[in-house]
Amino acid sequence: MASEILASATEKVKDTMSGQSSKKTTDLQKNTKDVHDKNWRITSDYGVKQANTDEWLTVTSEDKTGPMLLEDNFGREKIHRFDHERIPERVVHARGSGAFGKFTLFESAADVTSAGVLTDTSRETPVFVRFSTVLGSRGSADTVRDVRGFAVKFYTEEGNWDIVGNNIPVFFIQDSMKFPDVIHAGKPEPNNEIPQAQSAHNNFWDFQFLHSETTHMFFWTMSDRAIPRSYRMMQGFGVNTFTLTNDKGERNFVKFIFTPELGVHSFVWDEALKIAGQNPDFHRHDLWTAIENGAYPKWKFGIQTIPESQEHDFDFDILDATKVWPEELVPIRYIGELELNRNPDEFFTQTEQVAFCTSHIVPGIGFSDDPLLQGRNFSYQDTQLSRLGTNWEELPINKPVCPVMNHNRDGAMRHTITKGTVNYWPNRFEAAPPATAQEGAYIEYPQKVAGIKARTKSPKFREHINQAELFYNSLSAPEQAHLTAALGFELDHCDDPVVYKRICERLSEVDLTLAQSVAEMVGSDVPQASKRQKHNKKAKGLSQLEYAPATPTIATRRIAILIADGFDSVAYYGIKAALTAAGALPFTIAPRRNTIYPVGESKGSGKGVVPDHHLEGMRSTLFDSVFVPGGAQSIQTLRKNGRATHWIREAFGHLKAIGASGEAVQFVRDACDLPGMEFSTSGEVVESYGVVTVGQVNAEGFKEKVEMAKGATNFV
Ligand code: HDE
Repeated sequence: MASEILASATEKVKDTMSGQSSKKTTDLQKNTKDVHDKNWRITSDYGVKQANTDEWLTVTSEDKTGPMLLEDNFGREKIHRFDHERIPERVVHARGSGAFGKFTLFESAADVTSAGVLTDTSRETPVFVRFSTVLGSRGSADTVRDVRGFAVKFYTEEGNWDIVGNNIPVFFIQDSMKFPDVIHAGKPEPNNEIPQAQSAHNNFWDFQFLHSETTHMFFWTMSDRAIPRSYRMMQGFGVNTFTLTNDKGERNFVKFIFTPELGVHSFVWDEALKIAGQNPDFHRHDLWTAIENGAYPKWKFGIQTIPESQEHDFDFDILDATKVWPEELVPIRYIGELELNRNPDEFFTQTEQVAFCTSHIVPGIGFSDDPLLQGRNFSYQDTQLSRLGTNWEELPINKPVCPVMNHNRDGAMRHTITKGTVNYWPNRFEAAPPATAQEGAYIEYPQKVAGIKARTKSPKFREHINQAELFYNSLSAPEQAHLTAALGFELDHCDDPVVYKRICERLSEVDLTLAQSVAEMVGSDVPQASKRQKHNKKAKGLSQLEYAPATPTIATRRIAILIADGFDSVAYYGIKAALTAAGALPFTIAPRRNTIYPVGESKGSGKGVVPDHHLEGMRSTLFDSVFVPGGAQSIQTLRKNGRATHWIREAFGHLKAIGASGEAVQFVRDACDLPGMEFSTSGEVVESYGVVTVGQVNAEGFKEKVEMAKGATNFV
């Protein structure tokens, strides 16, 4: 199965316009060449056909290889181009994956904004989305504990609009000036460049303590949100407060939210750790394969708005990026849908060269005085210059789909050729004048500003713990347990007692039981109750359990079917058909990858199954669920195979739905080694401890249980 997917993926890659097309993908065609076109011959970069690109021009005689000639401009060009292939990786969010798609609107937001992209329900706006981790370098693993970037470039008819968001709705710091510090503290330590892509080290936690404003965010990064099962199964948040202005000139503050159709799901930590080694590209591969298979990921797009007149009606500052706007106070209004439906043709020129800027906004959308956003507006533009150079906005992936004209000129790597005798405004020809409001010009909102120039913020920015408590209180018991364990893991990796002791003190300001459990685990002094008065409140929308899809689905989930010679073929084919029909991806796993024969068949019968993987080649961690069909001989073989038992036990430990039929029921029972567990012996479906058993083949029953387990989270 996996090989089939890869084969079909390769086929599709050959077709450079695979997936859905859009105005942007058509635009990109002008710059796209297909290497598989049979007419191509290798040329130099200046277009001369080359006969030999394998051997440098040398002075040779019959029996002697002589010196290489500097004259070989083909040789020099090839090496020179290779030497300069790398550009600086992003200073943060270096590791990422992108995809094309579309944004559609099912409800106009004309009451709050004049932006075409948010009011015209007949439009289909092309998008490019890049997901990323934050701390790791380009080659780091996908499944580390970290915030995920969720950056969306909307190629609107009025120019590019970028939402450069994360999968967590708040941020560590309130002021952009602290960004270099928080990132330096989280990145590998400066003396030895250890650890890679981890927040589990002294400096990160030292910084967290010294800035109590980080408390809310680190509660999120210690929660399951920081180990998502898939990019397709996480929310996206603009985090910063932006503004919307409508045709009447009224202004609203706004936050942007994307909620995935598939629900919000996470790994358990042990799984994430193992996958980081077993398949460091897990998320990248997951997104790629889903799109290649036509299972296009979708998100609902929502806005939370607050009229300008109500800016100060909250007990937190609505411009503070360390705070959420609780849904009870500011409901989310879902108005659109984001769909990803086409993989990039080339990683470097698209996913690597795409450049997002929070400052990219279109008429009807504006900034707020959020001090984190204001700094970001400078930083992104600036970083693209050092990463890509001047004229980076002319790179194919970054070019808007609407016309671009102005009197900016020249600079390294300028592509556009602008004809005409003037390059300034005003000019005697009135060539390329500014636009009027009627022509769609961006008109700044006439905001009243007054105050004292000082390096400070309003008093509400000084309260840091209330929402950390709100978040923690709102989590389900398993989510809280995971968060406690995550803190235990992280602080165990800090060897400076000052660091972990102080963090345990900080935790007691949020929740004493949590602080005490973590302190015991990590060998800290056990904190006493803090002086802070707890509010004991909860809020909607913070626990990820609330995002189970309305109709549970196993579409695109990876299900392993474990067999050995003598397996029950009725059960095997039954479950495989049911899973495929439901859009899941069944993979056959066996002790070897050569043909496996069912009961009554042997070599030569032609009735065997060629497994996708053998037991040592793949581990249970790489699948969402496991099914074991019966068959006495097959089960006997699997029982004798320590790895097979480990597969079941590990899947059970990771709280995955496990299905078994016939003789496999007892095998699963023994592998899980839970004496109190109930198992099915006849045809009924029995679920106990998250393990599903059917005494005889009942593919529908298994499918339903997998749907249930995966429809919620994998820690039910
Ligand atoms: Fe970023 N951030 N950031 N950030 N950020 C970058 O820009 C920065 C922040 C986010 O897939 C950089 O092009 C500052 C919050 C994403 O290409 C850089 C501050 C949020 C991406 C930068 C923040 C983000 C970046 C590095 C504090 C969530 C990846 C490369 C004021 C809303 C975009 C680049 C991609 C990337 C600066 C804080 C999200 C250096 C100064 C808050 C998703 O410009």
